[in-house]
Amino acid sequence: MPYARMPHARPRAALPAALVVLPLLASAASAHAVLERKEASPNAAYRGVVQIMHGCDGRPTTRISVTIPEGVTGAKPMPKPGWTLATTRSAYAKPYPSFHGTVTEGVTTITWSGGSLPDDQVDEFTFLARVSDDFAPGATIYFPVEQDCSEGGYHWSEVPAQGQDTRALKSPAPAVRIVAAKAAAPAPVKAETEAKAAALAIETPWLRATPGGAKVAGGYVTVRNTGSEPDRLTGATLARAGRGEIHSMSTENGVMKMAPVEGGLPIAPGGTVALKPGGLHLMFLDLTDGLRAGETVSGTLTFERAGSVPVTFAVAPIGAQGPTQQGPGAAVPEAGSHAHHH
Ligand SMILES: [Cu+2]
Repeated sequence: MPYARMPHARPRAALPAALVVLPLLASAASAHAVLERKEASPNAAYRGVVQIMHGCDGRPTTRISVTIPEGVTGAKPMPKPGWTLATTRSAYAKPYPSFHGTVTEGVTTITWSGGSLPDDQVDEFTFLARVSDDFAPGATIYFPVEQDCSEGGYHWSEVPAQGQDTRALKSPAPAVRIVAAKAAAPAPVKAETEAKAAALAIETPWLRATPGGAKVAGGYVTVRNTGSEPDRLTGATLARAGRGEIHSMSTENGVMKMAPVEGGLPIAPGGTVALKPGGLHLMFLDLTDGLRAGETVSGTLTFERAGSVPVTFAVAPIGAQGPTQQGPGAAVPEAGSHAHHH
């Protein structure tokens, strides 16, 4: 459901670079809503972790809504157990370069609601996004946050006027300072991006076919990092699924359990991460159509450093243990075998 737009909560324009001299961190101690990572680089992924430090006068927090400012593209929220996720999409003020040409619209607000975070506990609400190179080092980006409680609420949306001290603000918007990328390559941006993706060898992406009517499918792939920088698999999409998650699987007291992997899967330089049946896997949810053995389905893998990389998944039979195996195999079909509480 789209939420009402609050004009004061949508600073859609980049703010003047002159604001950077302000001591942004000074207000963090008093604000209830802060971003864990206070720096980002142009043309790079940003992992936004909104930390809620207090409720409202002792009341529990029941809703958090983050506004993604203009110039920050491809925002994707991380679902939270116990909270209902909603996003609104809007047209960007202008097109931004992306891996496949340009993007002209995307998620501009992310709302988690329906949970209850007691006043004396803290929690984190996470999204991934990309900072465009419209922001030069020295600029500041603001991510206004609305916090609603069982009674009352706050709009952490105030942005300092030029020359104003952030400490003068009663409810400052969480701020992120733009800094130059540490290993800034002299090569053009596009070549740099391709080189980052080239540092990853993505092997045999495959899916299990789904029994009739199933809304979830397991996906598997092996990723080797042949580069010299660490990277992190943070998400996956499938043309036929509403969303994708990275799951771990474990057996407790003989019962298989799976859970979303918080923060993605790190892949060290020279390292390999293998997603396969019975272990780490991709879980595609809200399928719009079943997956039939022998088909191929396009999708993407999202990496913190390499960004979004297109892949083609081959569909193996229901219950297959590997991408090349034919026949039903011995395994129980994935879709019905473990509870999904998403
Ligand atoms: Cu799963």
